[in-house]
Amino acid sequence: MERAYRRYSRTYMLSRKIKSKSALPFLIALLLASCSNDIPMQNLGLDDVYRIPRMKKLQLRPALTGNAYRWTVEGQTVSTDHEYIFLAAREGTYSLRFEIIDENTPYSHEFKVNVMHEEVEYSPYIERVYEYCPAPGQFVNELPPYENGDSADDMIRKAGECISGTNDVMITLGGYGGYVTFGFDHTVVNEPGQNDFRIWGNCFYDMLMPGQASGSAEPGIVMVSFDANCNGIPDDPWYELAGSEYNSPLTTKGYSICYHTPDPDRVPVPDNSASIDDCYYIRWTDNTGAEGYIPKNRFHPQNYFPAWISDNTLSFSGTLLAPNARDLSGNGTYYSLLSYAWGYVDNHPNEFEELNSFDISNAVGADGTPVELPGADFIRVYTGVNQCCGWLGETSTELSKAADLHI
Ligand SMILES: [Ca+2]
Ligand SMILES: [Ca+2]
Ligand SMILES: [Ca+2]
Repeated sequence: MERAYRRYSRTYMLSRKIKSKSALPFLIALLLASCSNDIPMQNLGLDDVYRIPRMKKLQLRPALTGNAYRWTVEGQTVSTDHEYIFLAAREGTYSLRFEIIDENTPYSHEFKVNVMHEEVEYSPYIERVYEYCPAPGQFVNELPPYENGDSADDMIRKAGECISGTNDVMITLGGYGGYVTFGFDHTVVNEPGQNDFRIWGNCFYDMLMPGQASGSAEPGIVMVSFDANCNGIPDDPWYELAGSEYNSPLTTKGYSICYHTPDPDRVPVPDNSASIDDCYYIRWTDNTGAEGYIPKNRFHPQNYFPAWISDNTLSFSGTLLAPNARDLSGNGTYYSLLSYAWGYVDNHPNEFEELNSFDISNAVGADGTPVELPGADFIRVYTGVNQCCGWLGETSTELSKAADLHI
C-alpha cells in the first residue's frame, strides 16, 4: 500500500513558480516528507496532489525558511510553524496552502490532499502495547501471569495479548503510578467536541448503596501523546487528560513515589484480622515525606513486586488523586470506593459509555495549560490513587480493552 501511495508523489519543483515571477538567485524547493511509519515519501519538491489514507499523518517539511509561516486547510489557518502534519479522519479532497510570510521572498503554494479509505480496514481496538510497568500489587505477576525467566518484553507481549483486539482480558496496573502504554493501527483523531476513545475496566457500583456511584472505583489517569517526530515510538511529549478532579485542591500535582523490594529475610507481621499475612510487606516512600506499606493479604500469596524487575526500587511520578475509599463499617471490614465524576479509567461500570470515554481535547501541559492535539498515537493509563483498604488490598486500576470511537 505504501508503495502505491509513493507513486503519486510526483516531484514538482516549486522553483519553477518562483522563477516565473521573479529571478530569485537561488533555487527554492519544498521538502515534503511524510511520517516514516505512515506514508514514507521524501523528495525535494511538492506535488499538486497527494493521496493518503484517512487517520494517517502526512508530514510536511519545507526546506525553505522565512520570517513567518502559515498553513491553511480549507481557508482555515491550522499552523504557523515551519513544519506541519496533516491528518484527517474523514475521506475527501482537502485544499491546503503553505505560505512564507517574508518581505523579501514571500511565497505561497496551494496543493490538494485526497484522503481515501484505507486499503486494509483498520481495527477500532488496540493493536500494540508499548510499555507495561505495573507498580507492586496483589494481582501483579498474575494479571498477566509471570512465568520464570520472563523478561520485561515478554510481559509487554503478554499484556498486549490480553488487551489487544477484542481479547478483553483484564490486566492490573498495581498500586499508584503503575502504567501501560498502547496504540492503534492508525492515529486516534481528535474530533472537535467529541469523545475520541473508550477504555474498559472492571468497576462496579455497590448494590448496598443504591443511587450512589460508589463501589469498586479504582481511578486511572489517562495520558496521550502525538507521534510528532513520526518515528512510531512513544518518545514524544506526554499530556494528561484533565478529568473531573484535575483542579481539585485535594489533587497533588508532581507527585512521585518509590517502592522498595521486600527484604527476603524479614519475618512477616500478620494483623489480627486473619486477612493480612504481612502488614509491612512492600515499603514505599514519596516526595511529600510520607511513607507506608503495601500489605500482603492471605488471598494473594504470590510476589507482589514485578518479578521481571531486578532493581531494588521502582519509582513512578504523576498526578495523585485523593483517596476515594470510605470505610463504611468503621472497623475495616467494609469499604466502598467512590467514583469520581468523569475522566478516569476503571472508575464507573463499563455500561456507562460516556463515563468511560475520553476527549483528547482535555489534554493539558504540565502547568495545566490546555494543549490542542490533532490526535493520539500513544495512550497511557496509570493508577491515580495511593491507598490500601484492609483485606481489599491496595487500590489498582485494571483495564481489558480500548476502542477508537471514530472507526
Ligand atoms: Ca475530541
Ligand atoms: Ca515518536
Ligand atoms: Ca479495578
